[in-house]
Amino acid sequence: MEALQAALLDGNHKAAVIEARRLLTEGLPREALVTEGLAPAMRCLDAKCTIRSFNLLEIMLVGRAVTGVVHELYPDGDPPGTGLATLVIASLEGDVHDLGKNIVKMVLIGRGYRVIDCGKDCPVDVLVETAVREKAAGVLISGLISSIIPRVRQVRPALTAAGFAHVPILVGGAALKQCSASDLNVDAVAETAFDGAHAVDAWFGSPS
Ligand code: B12
Repeated sequence: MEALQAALLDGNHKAAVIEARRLLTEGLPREALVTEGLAPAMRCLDAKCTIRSFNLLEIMLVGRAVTGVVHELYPDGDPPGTGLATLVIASLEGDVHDLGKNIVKMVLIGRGYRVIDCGKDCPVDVLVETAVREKAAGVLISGLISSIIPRVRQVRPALTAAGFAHVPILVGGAALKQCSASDLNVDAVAETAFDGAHAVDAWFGSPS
């Protein structure tokens, strides 16, 4: 497991996938690779994100390696989760930034949540339809460019119109974390992926 974590943190995509395959061949369950391999690596990455001299290329390479391992573990799509709440996540239409979204997704999968990823450049309608179809307990939005703010404000009314007024909305990302939750018409704004995970835990209860 340490070799997997080291390969992830090195941003070594090929080595990380090889280590994941080796661990699976040795009989470790996929969920163990998520909670004991990916999640600790994500915690280290989060620590690096908070220091002033963080290296963006390094973060992008780690993100790519994590994505590669998740594809290896769950080639047919989104991981099933371990019985905790289902969450839907997206970067909204007009925003192609998805590195932060992918990190949040991995952190939450690592904590046992079922996370449905609507991808980047996602229309509000698609996000809401997915939340309804998947009976989501929460909706998560990543926003990196300021022009996305009006769309974020549309999500609550769209959820309400679909009969999902009760579902809390959590947002993060460089553009959104400069705003207040009330200004964005959401329930919470997270500074980092791990702040967001703590908010989700407070709402839905992680076993960790
Ligand atoms: C990498 C990058 C790109 C890449 C994106 C690659 C990708 N696949 O994501 C590329 C090159 C494609 C790109 C394109 C553009 N970019 Co750009 N980009 C960046 C850059 C340098 C880093 C963003 C990043 O990935 N950071 C690393 C990740 C890990 O950090 P993060 O997203 O903040 O996520 C962390 C937290 O915020 C949190 N988080 C994030 N989302 C969420 C969601 C939830 C629910 C939670 C709980 C937490 C959470 O978790 C993460 C880990 O803690 C930023 C500069 C910056 N300082 O942010 C500009 C930046 C975001 N880009 C910018 C711009 C303007 C653009 C372009 C319009 C450029 C252009 N003229 O074409 C286009 C956008 C096109 C579009 N329609 O979206 C501006 C936005 C300005 C603004 N306020 O509107 C920025 C701020 C640069 C700048 N200073 O001008 N970009």
